[in-house]
Amino acid sequence: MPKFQEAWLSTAIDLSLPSAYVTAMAKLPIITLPDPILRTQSSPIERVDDETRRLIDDMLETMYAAPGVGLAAIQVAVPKRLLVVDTSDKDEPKRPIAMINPEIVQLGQTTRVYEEGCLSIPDVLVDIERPATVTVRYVDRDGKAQELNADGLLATAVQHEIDHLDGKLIIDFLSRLKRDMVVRRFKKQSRTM
Ligand code: GNR
Ligand code: NI
Repeated sequence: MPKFQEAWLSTAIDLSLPSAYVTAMAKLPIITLPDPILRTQSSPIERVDDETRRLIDDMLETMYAAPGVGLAAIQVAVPKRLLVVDTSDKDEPKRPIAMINPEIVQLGQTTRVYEEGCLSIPDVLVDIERPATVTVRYVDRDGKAQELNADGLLATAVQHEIDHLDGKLIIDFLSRLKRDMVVRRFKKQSRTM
């Protein structure tokens, strides 16, 4: 065997062993417009296993790196009903929430308008009127049923993320003319990249 090859083999990292050289989490690529994947209706998760928890950790890392306040699994090309959200300020401790199979069980009577952005539609902001409060039932990363009463940005973000699970995007709140203008711009951009 040639000398250099021997040297390589002796320093090669054994990926089957836990190692300080192998990072546990991974930042995933975020799908953007006009990718039709974003229009997928996501399917329920049937069991919360290590693969699910790995995906949650990867999605949290991806969301924090972006940075964003929420991320739905379909935005990283996984058509499962899973979202992560964290609306903590950057001078506060992190408050990561992962919701598996989230369901809105109650929407508040009063609404509020918030200027929403989306990591899948960079540089586009849309004023959206939604219920100001929401109650969500979901399964957490330990497979335990949970219910959360949300208001403020958390209520807005959770509704935005659940829309993603149904293939709905913030541009769907625009008039058809404005929506078509945004889609055309992203189609043109993707042609020249
Ligand atoms: O980072 C995000 N900010 C945001 C602002 C207002 C309302 C919703 C959001 S979610 C968004 C990240 C994202 O695209 N999640 O799907
Ligand atoms: Ni979004």
